[in-house]
Amino acid sequence: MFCYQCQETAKGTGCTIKGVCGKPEDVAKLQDLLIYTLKGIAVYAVKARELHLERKDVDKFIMESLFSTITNANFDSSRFVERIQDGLKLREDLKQAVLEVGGSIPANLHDAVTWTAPAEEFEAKAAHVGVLATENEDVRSLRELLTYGLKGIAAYAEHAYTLEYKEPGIFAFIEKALASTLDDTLVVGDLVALVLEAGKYGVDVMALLDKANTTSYGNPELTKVNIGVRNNPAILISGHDLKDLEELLIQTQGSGVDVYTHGEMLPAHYYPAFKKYDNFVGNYGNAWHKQVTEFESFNGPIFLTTNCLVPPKDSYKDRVYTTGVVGFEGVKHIADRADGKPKDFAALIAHAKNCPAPTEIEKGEIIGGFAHNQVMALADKVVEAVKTGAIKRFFVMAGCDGRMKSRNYYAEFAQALPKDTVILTAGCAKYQYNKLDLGDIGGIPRVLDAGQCNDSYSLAVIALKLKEVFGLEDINQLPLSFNIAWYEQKAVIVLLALLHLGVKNIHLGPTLPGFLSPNVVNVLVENFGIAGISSVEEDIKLFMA
Ligand code: FSO
Ligand code: SF4
Repeated sequence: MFCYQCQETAKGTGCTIKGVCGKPEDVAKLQDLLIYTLKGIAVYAVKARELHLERKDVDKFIMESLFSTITNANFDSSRFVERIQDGLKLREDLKQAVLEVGGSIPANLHDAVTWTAPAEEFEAKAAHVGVLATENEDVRSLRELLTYGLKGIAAYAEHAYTLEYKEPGIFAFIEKALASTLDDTLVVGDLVALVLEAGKYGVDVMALLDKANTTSYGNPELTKVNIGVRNNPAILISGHDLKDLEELLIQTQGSGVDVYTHGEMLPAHYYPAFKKYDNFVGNYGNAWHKQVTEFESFNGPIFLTTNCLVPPKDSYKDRVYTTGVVGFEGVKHIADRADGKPKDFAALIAHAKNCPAPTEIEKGEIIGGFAHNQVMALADKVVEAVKTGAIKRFFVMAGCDGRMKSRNYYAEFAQALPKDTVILTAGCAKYQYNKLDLGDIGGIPRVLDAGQCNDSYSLAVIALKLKEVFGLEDINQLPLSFNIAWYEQKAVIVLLALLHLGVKNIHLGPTLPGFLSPNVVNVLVENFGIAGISSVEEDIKLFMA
């Protein structure tokens, strides 16, 4: 196996024996083969679009398949075998559909478009189609950067799709980009252009998801979230899917079972629509990687709606439930919605009733809900504070958290920042500093949490609005610095989206991606001023200069 798609990749260069994330070799290979299969389907999907052939099933299959290969989403080999088989059928079906409307199939098709094999041969086939099959290291780097960006787009598109929001242009780009990773005539310059174009679709898909979330559940608002526990049995919900949460809250109402959020589900508390549920108690624990101890002490069932799942320990594995694209062998899976009916959480709720209440691990409150609408409501105050010099600089510290010790940098950085600075955050990166008492500036908290990683879009909207208010021509003239932490592929698309919006000099850590070749790093440094991180002291000096 060879996988280097996330920040924790072995030695910063690639997992080759087993994933640091726990992904076993067979799953890694099957994921490679699934991606390869998707590329083949995409070739026909592009053709179908040219012929005005609309295939929503193809769009959905590609979107969900890409999402299922994101870091910490699915570790179940049987799910990938099934997906590849379904993909091969779909590819043939699409080919026939193209022929039926008079389309022609070119000769010399890539192997990805024509291969087929029985399931027993999938792993052997996978050995020839993975990341390292592209020999030129710069082409490989750009193809992978593009593919990871597409995985991020697919994840956000899937959340929006669940709420009935979809944009054909986003699917068209995913398919065009996937197909172009098979095209050996594309040179480095073409691939760089595609990567930057992915950034545009990153902005589009985050805007779409923002619309889906806020139209469905209201605009996030300033909210204090309880981090203690009550004495009722409870379900812990994690991941990013708000529709799953909504249905769970409806079904647990009046059952005597409480619901708590974990990790990236914390921002659900900021939405007005979920405040009416009196059993929606608070947030339990911290970022995803802390689940190995926090799921243990939670005592009740845990429901994973999306990534990030860590291979569960035997001590709590029987309490873990997955749904959607998430999966792990031997873990119970809640089936998808069918016939317009909600998912059925009866088993989960019954399980909770037989469990003790969560063990308290902390007490108190955290504050959040500073998505664009809430910040705009405070705009006068914010602008005034900048004009009087009470706020000297904003720091966007969005992104992910992770296991590595080096992530302490972000907690230390937040603490060491001058008191006249404000942190804008989104994603699970915030857990490094959202429980520190960093104070406020004239009533404006020094850490403004917009929400999940996709709500980085909100931070961009806020920045663009500030640019307008201050009459500036360029977002980079604002007193605003970007010190972003990344882990998985959604952070990749957030980064590309920021580049598309013209943001320069983003610092990315705790390490630069292993999938960037030295030449691709140079392109990013020369054109966008991308940099890594060094020490807290030196970085603050640099940012404040
Ligand atoms: Fe974190 Fe995981 Fe949201 Fe990521 S929970 S690491 S960028 O999935 O998606 O922020
Ligand atoms: Fe390694 Fe990350 Fe890939 Fe897991 S997702 S195998 S940790 S590079």
